[in-house]
Amino acid sequence: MPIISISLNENIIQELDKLQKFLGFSGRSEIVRASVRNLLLEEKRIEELDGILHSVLLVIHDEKSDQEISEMRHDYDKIINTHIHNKIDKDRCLEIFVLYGESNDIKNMAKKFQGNRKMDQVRLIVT
Ligand code: NI
Repeated sequence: MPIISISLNENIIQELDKLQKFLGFSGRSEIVRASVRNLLLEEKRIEELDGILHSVLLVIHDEKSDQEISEMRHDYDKIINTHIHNKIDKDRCLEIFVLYGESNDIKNMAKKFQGNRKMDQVRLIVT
């Protein structure tokens, strides 16, 4: 198996080690592999969506990105039925977008948020 090096911040390493113990993985490589597999499955699941859909996009981000989020959001106004923006702690916000529309538009919106490094968490829930 090829070996690659990755850089992670202290926080993520601590969380990863905790999760590794909790789930009983034998080492960091094993848990990173499992995480990548999950991400690939998730990506595949989103890729296969088709037709007109109801869905919810959850985004957690640094408060400093509020302006950027609001600019990104306007590209998808036609599929956003409801938007809730909530401050969840000292410097983070939770956004909930209730979406209805073409699966391609929903996928594009999810990808755009997932691909932005300033997002802490992005999750697409499809009904
Ligand atoms: Ni905010």
